[in-house]
Amino acid sequence: MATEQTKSKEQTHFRTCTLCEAMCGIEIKHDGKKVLSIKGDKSDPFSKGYICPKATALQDLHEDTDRLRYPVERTAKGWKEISWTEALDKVAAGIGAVQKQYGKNAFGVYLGNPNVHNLGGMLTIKYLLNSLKTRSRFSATSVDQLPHHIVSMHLFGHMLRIPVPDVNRTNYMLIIGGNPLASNGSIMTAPNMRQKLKDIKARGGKVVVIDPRRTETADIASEHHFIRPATDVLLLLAMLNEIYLQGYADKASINNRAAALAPEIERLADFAKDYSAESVAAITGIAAVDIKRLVTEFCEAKSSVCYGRMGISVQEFGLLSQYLSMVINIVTGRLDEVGGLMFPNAAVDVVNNSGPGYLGKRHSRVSKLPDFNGEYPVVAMSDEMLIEGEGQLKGFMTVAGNPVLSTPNGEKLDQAFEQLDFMVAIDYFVNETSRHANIILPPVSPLERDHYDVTFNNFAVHNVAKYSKALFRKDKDAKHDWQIYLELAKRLDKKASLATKVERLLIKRLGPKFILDQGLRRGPYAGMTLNKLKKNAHGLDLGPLKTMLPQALRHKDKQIHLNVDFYQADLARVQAMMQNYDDSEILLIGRRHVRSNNSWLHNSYRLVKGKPRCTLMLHPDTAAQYGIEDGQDVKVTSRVGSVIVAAEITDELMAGVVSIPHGFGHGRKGVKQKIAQAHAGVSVNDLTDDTLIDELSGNAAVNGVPVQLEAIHAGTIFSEAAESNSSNSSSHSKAESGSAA
Ligand SMILES: Nc1nc2c(c(=O)[nH]1)N[C@H]1C(S)=C(S)[C@@H](COP(=O)(O)OP(=O)(O)OC[C@H]3O[C@@H](n4cnc5c(=O)[nH]c(N)nc54)[C@H](O)[C@@H]3O)O[C@H]1N2
Ligand SMILES: Nc1nc2c(c(=O)[nH]1)N[C@H]1C(S)=C(S)[C@@H](COP(=O)(O)OP(=O)(O)OC[C@H]3O[C@@H](n4cnc5c(=O)[nH]c(N)nc54)[C@H](O)[C@@H]3O)O[C@H]1N2
Ligand code: SF4
Ligand SMILES: [Mo]
Repeated sequence: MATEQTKSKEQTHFRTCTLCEAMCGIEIKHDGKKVLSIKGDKSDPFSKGYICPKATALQDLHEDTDRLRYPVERTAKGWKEISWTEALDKVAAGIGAVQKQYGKNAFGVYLGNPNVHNLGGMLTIKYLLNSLKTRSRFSATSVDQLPHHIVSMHLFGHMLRIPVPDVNRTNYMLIIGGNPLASNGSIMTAPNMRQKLKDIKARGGKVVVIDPRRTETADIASEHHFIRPATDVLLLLAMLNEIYLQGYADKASINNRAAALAPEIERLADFAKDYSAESVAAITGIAAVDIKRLVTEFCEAKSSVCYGRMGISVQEFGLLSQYLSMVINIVTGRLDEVGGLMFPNAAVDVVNNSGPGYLGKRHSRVSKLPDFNGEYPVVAMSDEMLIEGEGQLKGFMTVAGNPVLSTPNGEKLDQAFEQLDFMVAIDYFVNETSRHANIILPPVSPLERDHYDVTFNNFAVHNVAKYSKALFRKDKDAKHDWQIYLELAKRLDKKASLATKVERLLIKRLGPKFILDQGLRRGPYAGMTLNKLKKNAHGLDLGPLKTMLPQALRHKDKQIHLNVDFYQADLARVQAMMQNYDDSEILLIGRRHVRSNNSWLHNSYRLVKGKPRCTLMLHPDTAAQYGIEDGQDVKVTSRVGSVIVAAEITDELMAGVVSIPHGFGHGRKGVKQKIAQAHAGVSVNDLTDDTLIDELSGNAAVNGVPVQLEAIHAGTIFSEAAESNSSNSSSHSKAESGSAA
């Protein structure tokens, strides 16, 4: 037994940060009970000591007194702590009652982003989903990377076979709609992008950023071009056309891997023939000569890669834009080439552990949007609750998600949750979403669980593997997410087959690390086991990305399937957009800050302190047009609602474009996150529109939302606030007007 003295001795623990996709190695000094410091782990072969300011929030989250330690139930007198047994029984009963009365599909479930950062969550969520037996499933995927999955499913035969930029070796990186200096990279797990981009330039290469905002990334790039939001599809079409006009597509046939792959490749020559650089210049805002030069430089570079992220995925032409970005890499021979777009080779290959994906097997009841891999688009969610009829959602579960702040038309969803018969949230906090729950089931903190990154090793720009044990032992009666899932599955699905019951029991006993070990043993690296990882606390270096074609393809014929017909059909929508384009519209986009993480790290004081970040950024010319002064309150109105937010005038933004970060709006009544509430801000998703979507995929379009601006003058603030109390708005007065939980 450790004495009090040895217990308080400083110890060092190494692990992987789970807050974003970058998988940084961290070194935590602690005394067995408390975290003393969190620093970058210099011996981590992947991140080499790099961390961002958010890493320290792991301590804040662990110690946060607002974080729930026990299940809570909403009562007339407020939230009441209840035992796990009572909570789990009541949740199972609540779900059972809804499903008995209205049918299995009347109970819906939404999976949020942190689930994919959670070892146990990733490996066991299927048991919960199977036991719910509902088709009414949603997730954050459809306000995010859905287009990437569909493109990969079509082209490479599996939704998770997604290639990533070989940033460590490329000589030319074209970044369209990504801001890795704030986000630390996405679908490109790559710690310290600042250094990586500087290295590209240092080796004589170039970094080009296309973004309606001159971002932190654009600031250190070789070149930046503003683009009108949601017109990237035109730029990409013109680039594809130019690649053929300038004769560079021939390179693809020299590249034996790409040439052998796709008989359909010939058809791409004509795909974009109607889109000259000249024809798209005015709408996109990028001059024809620049488009042509970008193409020449991209194709002439020793190596190059075109990378598009949130900015081109989560907008009206998300899927076609991602397709074109992929196709540009393919026809220029950059796919599966060093310094191009390459397939990682993770120790646990998610592709071997899941189905390939499918699109449009079913359609949502109200908005008739296609499902993807069994999930309906999030934009369909609130209508499914609000519109009466057979199959209407009457009960709901959120798992590690905060869709009231993170999905379009959050105010409508807020009202929809309020009307449910029964709701449960698996979450740390009473927040904007979970305040509607009847019961909240809180899992342990990230420092109390083991971790291996099942998800993001599959998107890493260098192959690595690392296992971190829990730093602190969890409380005896606390539960991991996976334990909550299994407990619920046991109660909900009493009639499961014997095999399923045995499987669930086995995992309950041995934990998800048992599944992980099997995954490692079945993976591509001989001799890889959990024990081997345990012996290497800093992680294992498995080498740079290597060529993976054709074996990485999941199509039986080992060819890339370009699915030209499917994508070509969407050009009709592009034509319509071009013909009706209104360049006088003010368009809203989002933004990320390195000290935020979607909606849920604003309760860490060190991360939110300082200048308020939830501002309306706009160009001086746009401000002048509307008589807006710096710092002045502005009423921003979209089809679905309005918010009042302070202006931040800056030439970082393209004229005619405004930006509000997402994840704020903590002023809603009933939220229990004191620090976040004191830095409430407004929710940009009270402006984003659940009818503004990428029709081809069903993905939300949170970028490029048309809005109107109105300067609020001192004398009008009071009446504006009063008006917003009765309208569908989320001004500063929201705390008073929000619905009670
Ligand atoms: N306008 C606009 N909207 C956007 C975006 C945008 O750029 N602009 N970005 C979109 C993107 S990319 C995403 S991924 C989504 C995110 O959407 P969501 O995943 O729905 O939202 P988050 O804000 O990440 O909320 C995560 C929730 O999980 C809880 N949580 C954190 N860790 C754990 C855990 O380990 N277990 C459990 N059970 N709960 C946990 C937190 O308390 C929080 O309530 O938002 C999307 N919405
Ligand atoms: N600090 C921090 N890090 C995070 C997160 C966070 O909230 N905070 N969230 C994590 C998550 S869930 C994700 S998915 C990733 C996202 O990672 P990124 O995609 O890198 O994140 P964003 O900062 O949203 O970058 C989108 C960029 O697209 C631009 N943009 C907007 N509209 C358009 C358009 O129409 N065209 C073009 N070309 N550009 C456009 C925006 O100005 C912005 O610079 O970040 C992850 N990392
Ligand atoms: S970049 Fe991401 S993984 Fe790295 S320390 Fe920051 S939040 Fe953690
Ligand atoms: Mo995301």
